[in-house]
Amino acid sequence: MDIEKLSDKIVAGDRRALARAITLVESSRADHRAEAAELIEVLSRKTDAQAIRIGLSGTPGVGKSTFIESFGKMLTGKGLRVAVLAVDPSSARSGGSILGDKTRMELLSRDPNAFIRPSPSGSHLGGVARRTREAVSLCEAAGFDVILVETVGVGQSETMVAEMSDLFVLLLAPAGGDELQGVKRGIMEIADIILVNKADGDLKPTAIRTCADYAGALRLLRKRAYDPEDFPKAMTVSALQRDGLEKAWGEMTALTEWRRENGHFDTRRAAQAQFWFEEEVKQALLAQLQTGIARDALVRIGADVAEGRATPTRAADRLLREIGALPR
Ligand SMILES: Nc1nc2c(ncn2[C@@H]2O[C@H](COP(=O)(O)OP(=O)(O)O)[C@@H](O)[C@H]2O)c(=O)[nH]1
Ligand SMILES: [Mg+2]
Repeated sequence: MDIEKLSDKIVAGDRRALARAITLVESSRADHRAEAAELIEVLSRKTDAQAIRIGLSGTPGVGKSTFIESFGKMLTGKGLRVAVLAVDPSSARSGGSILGDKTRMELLSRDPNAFIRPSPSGSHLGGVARRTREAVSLCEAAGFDVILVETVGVGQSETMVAEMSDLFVLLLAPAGGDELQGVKRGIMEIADIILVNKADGDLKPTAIRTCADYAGALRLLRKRAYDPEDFPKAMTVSALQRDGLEKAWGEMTALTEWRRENGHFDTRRAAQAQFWFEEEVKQALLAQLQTGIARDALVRIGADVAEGRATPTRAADRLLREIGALPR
């Protein structure tokens, strides 16, 4: 593959080249991995285009797809180019991808200023997240103004998405008071903006109440250095009625501007790059454990542990010495 040529096409905004490049970063073949790594490096030299990367999370049924359709169309209506990606480690298992319901994104998927790519498949979150993160940088090099990264509210996937986003939006449904407990504190802590969706029709009063509850909960969290006075904040929207979306975008851009002006934007991206570097090292080391000598040692020494001939601690120490991860 001609990486030089492919990178030029991507920077020039060729969508097919972009799609091909994403297929390349999604491949697990060693030669493809090497080409993908080179491509991303070449692109980082060729362009310093910067998008606003928005992480979007919410449980199934909360209205993510509907929101992306409405919000995405609003953005393209402003002349902005929008890319939609996803991290969904369960997509391989459940059969249907997180972005599979394209019917809810019919207009956006046909919009020439939008690019929608379903989650790479795989049950291993680390691998899925890495491929999406690389797809984010490809879309950024391709000149997209806004990159939306969707994820479902399961396990660690929100943390991963937050680590590849400039701001993190949590979509919630109108609910009774006690359901506030259902949102894990860790998720609240990484949210920049909470959007209580479905604030329309009969649900509107409940949505307004839910929003006030979450605004209260956000105020109780520890102040973060990278937030202006009135963030994180909660607001209501209706993805279906396209209500509150302009306001939500206004808040997102205001927050991003403030962070840029105060140096937090760049600091955060630098910290994220470091996070992913460490993540790559960890993944590579873990992968080493699954190969050859290490695999054999795991099985052999593992049997000693199971049969009571060695304690877990001593056995781990022995294994690490055997494979050279600790001095013998
Ligand atoms: N009333 C109302 N229903 C909505 C709204 N947004 C989404 N829905 C409905 O909620 C259901 C789930 O929406 P969907 O976008 O597929 O949710 P996702 O699973 O989070 O992607 C669908 O029946 C939507 O029509 C909204 O703003 N108001
Ligand atoms: Mg959906």
